Amino acid sequence: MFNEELITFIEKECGTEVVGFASVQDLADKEIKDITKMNRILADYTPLYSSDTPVLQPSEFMDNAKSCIVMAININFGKKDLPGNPPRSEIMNFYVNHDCLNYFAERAQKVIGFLEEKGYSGFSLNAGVSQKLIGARSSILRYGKNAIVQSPVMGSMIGIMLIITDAPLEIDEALKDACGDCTLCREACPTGALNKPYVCDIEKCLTMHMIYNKSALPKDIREKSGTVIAHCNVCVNVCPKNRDLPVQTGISLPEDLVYPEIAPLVNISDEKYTEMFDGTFLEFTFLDKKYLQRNAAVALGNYGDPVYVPILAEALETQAEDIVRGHAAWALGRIGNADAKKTLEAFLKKESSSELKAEVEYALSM
Ligand code: B12
Ligand code: SF4
Ligand code: SF4
Repeated sequence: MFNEELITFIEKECGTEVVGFASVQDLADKEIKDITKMNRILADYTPLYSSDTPVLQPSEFMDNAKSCIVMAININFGKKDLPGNPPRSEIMNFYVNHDCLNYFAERAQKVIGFLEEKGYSGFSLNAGVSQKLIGARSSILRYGKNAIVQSPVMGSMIGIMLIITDAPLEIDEALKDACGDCTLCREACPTGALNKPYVCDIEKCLTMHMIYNKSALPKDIREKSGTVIAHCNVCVNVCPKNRDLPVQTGISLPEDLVYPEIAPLVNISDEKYTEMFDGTFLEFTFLDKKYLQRNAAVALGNYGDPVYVPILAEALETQAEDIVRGHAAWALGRIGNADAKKTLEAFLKKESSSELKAEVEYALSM
């Protein structure tokens, strides 16, 4: 049976024990509607998405596609006690580390090479498809109430690899729900984005705002975002399915990028930004360093240590971008000690931009 031959190859050559086989049948109308809705919402926040992107069917990615190989790769790098002192935040490894993307690409290439040796074709589905939806058709992944998918053996700290193929593989039966009465993720989500089980209310999700929102962050999101500057992993970290998992040591972990110190990011120079993030997925999705600065300012405000007032004051007074200055003002208001207030009051006297003035006035009222 080709399924077993493939599993043996993947276990040996790719170092993953979790392999499944999903159907490539067309997406259901509800699934198309949900993806279209997501595209529409994200398009309101970022030019990276468009509301009229057509939703492609899995079979459109390859002629004569018969099935999809699903692999789950461990991306549990071991949890840090964040934010600590000095405060740090977390960015997903693959956003900042080419090794991480290469690790996935090399494995996809190996599987495709193996398929070709046997006379078949394979195509790695990275973009333009919902990895969760297709993955959950296999016997290795199922949706959790946190709206991401989990493997019974590897939890949800996983990278999902999909390879569509014309090889005659036997399709798995989908798994059953395993959340039972648990509601930990829903209770832990800082914004209530998971109030409806298995569904993420995208506009409430901190990750969405930090990464895709290209305007001022809504005030309630600022207040609830703690020290998150990119990825909020709360609904992943609290899940009991993610306890006691092996730590991934086969992929490098550049700690200063994955767990960066927040304070130096607020006034980060173009040179330093390029040095840290040039060519990364973070650079691609953020579009401009000012959004990382915006997020870092808010995180520093939420951290609340008056020792960071001078850094925020420097941002308010010297940064060129109003979005950075406005969020630095908010952060000063959030810290709210005498120095922060003095800085805000002095700034208000000389500032002429009405938008920025409104931010400063709001900060003073906090
Ligand atoms: C866009 C996107 C986002 C958006 C939108 C999230 C979303 N809900 O899809 C935002 C920015 C909010 C986001 C946030 C996060 N993301 Co994200 N995201 C994506 C991306 C690029 C596309 C997702 C997509 O196509 N969604 C389409 C919508 C329609 O699908 P859906 O949410 O799965 O909706 C289905 C369920 O709600 C289900 N459903 C509804 N009711 C019920 C009832 C039952 C009983 C069941 C079983 C199912 C069910 O039906 C819907 C479909 O019809 C994928 C990568 C990719 N190419 O797939 C990563 C991806 C899904 N994200 C990922 C992660 C880890 C996250 C975060 C934890 C942040 C982080 N650390 O990166 C948060 C988690 C938020 C959450 N709880 O959902 C991982 C998930 C890995 C995993 N184990 O599943 C992925 C696969 C990226 C990756 N390669 O690692 N993400
Ligand atoms: S990533 Fe954070 S904000 Fe988004 S759904 Fe999960 S816990 Fe909620
Ligand atoms: S925390 Fe509980 S409810 Fe949420 S995904 Fe994990 S098991 Fe399911």
